[in-house]
Order: sequence, then C-alpha cells, then structure tokens
Amino acid sequence: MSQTEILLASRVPPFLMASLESHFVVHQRDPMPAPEVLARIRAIVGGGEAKIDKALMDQLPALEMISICGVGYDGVEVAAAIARGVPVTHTPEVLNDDVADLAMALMLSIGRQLPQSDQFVRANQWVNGPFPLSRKVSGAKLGIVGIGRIGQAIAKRAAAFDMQISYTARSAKADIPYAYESDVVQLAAKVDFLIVITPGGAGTRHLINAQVLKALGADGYLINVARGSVVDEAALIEALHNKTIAGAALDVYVDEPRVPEALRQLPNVVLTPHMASGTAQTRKAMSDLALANLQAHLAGQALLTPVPECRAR
Ligand code: 8YV
Repeated sequence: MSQTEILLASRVPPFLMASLESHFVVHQRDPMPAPEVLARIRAIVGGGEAKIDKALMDQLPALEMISICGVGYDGVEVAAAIARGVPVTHTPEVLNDDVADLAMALMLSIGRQLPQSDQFVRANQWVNGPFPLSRKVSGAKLGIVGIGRIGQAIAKRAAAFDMQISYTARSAKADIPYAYESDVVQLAAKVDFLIVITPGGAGTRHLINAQVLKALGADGYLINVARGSVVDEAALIEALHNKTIAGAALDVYVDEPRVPEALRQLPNVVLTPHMASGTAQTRKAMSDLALANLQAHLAGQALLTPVPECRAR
C-alpha cells in the first residue's frame, strides 16, 4: 500500500472516500494536522464546493496536485496553484445528464407546483376543493444562462418539451441552434423560465441581480443549478416576497448548508439541497474520475481532466 499522504479539503462521496482510504493516508482538514504532517501532503482532494486558497496551499510545501470531485472548482485559487506548478483537475461530462435532469425537474416542480400539491393532498385539503391551477411548461419560453456542456444538455431536454429556447453566454456559439441574447436582462425579459447554469466565481457573482429579476417579471420563474453566488440572494428573497417574480426553484445557495429562513418560509419556492449530481451512479463516476486523476499524476502519467486553465497550451 502506498504511503502517499493526502489532505481532504471537504466532504467527498462515500465511493471516493472508500477508495482514498484504501490507497492513501488521508488527513482531514478540520482540525488542521500538525505542520510536520502538512509537510508530507502531496495532494488535496475535495468536492466542487471546497475552498482551497493560497493560504492553504502555502502550508503544504510538498503539494503536487489538487483533484476536485465536481465540475465546478470556483473555490480553488487556480492562479495560486498554477504559480506553484500544481495542476488542478475536476470531473466534467460525467454529471451533465444528472444536472440537466434536476434542472428540468425543478422547472417542472415550480411550474406545476409539485411539492405544494403533494403537501395539499397530505394535509387533506383536497376535500375542501381543487388545487389552484399551475403554469404550463411545455411550449413555454426558456432562457438558459450559460450554454456549456450542462446548458446544452438542458436545452436538449427542453427541446423535447417544445420549449422556445434562448441563451446568454460570453459570445454567441456558432453550433448552437437557439437564439442568442448578449444581455442577461434582455434574456430574462423575454422568457417564462430562466435557468442558471454558468460557472461560479468572481466573474459571475450576482449576475442575477434585482434588475434581472425585475425583467423576468411577475409571471417568470428562476431556476438555479449553478452556484449560490451567481444570484443576489437578498434581491431574490425580496422579489419572491413581493411577488415581482412568480417563483424560484433552487439547488444552490450562498452559504450552504445554511439556507436563509426568509427563503425557507416562502410558499413560492422549491428548494433542494445541492443534489444535482447526487445520484449513486453519477457520484460513483465522479469519484472514479477524481481518483483516476490523482493516480495518473502519482504514476507520472498525463492527467485525464485538468481544468481548462491547466491544460497544455
Ligand atoms: C457537488 C458540484 O457539489 O460538480 C459540482 O460542481 O457542485 C457538485 O457536483 C460536489 O462536487 C459533489 O462532491
């Protein structure tokens, strides 16, 4: 058994935890190990939400690589890793279907009021009269914020629902058959459902702000399967409270796992606990890929899925 020592920066799926423990000496981050232990750490492993900054890397003189079990890596200070010659890997592609499935499920849930109607039956309110009418999803106008791999998987599913699809991204994509809007406010103004699936980080912080929500309007719904940071959560709570948007379905939040009470109390939301990639099948595939990246590095082989910034130019 290898005595390679690694640091776990956040919770990872049980599949990955089991493999790591059978191959390596795994150190938890909380509490932080003693400096002599930190001096032997060769790799950091963490989930998509792990915060891995320069200050942490600076405590690890023997650090060689960072393997993220997640497609998003906005918590990693990639520039600091690159400056140290430390490559960062992530797990793209294998979760596209699950995240797109959950985006559709959330859109259908808030549009058709699934949790609310389930609650209605459970509370035996049906005997007093029918459930209020909900919002048709098939054929409605959908705006997708971010048309990367997952955004395209969402569009493919939405197309089967005969939705009229538009998107925004940094630039129009030549091979995408949907209408491009350069401005997210314009996109919000013309759609019924707005799905957010853009990377997190400083570049997209509060991209969905009060102005975008105003443009989405009293009949519009927001779905976020990206990162909590992309949406101005206070502005969203205000819009939902004042019914200046119709509803929101969220899988991600600013301060997970803490979800503001003001949000949890609202009737016009559907809230899931950052579970878009959370099926046994996909978390296993993500775990396998995160481990394979780590093992490739330790064997001196090419990394399978380095983050774009770390790919050979
Ligand atoms: C999970 C994610 O949070 O892939 C991502 O970016 O947000 C998720 O899949 C996590 O990384 C699972 O470990």
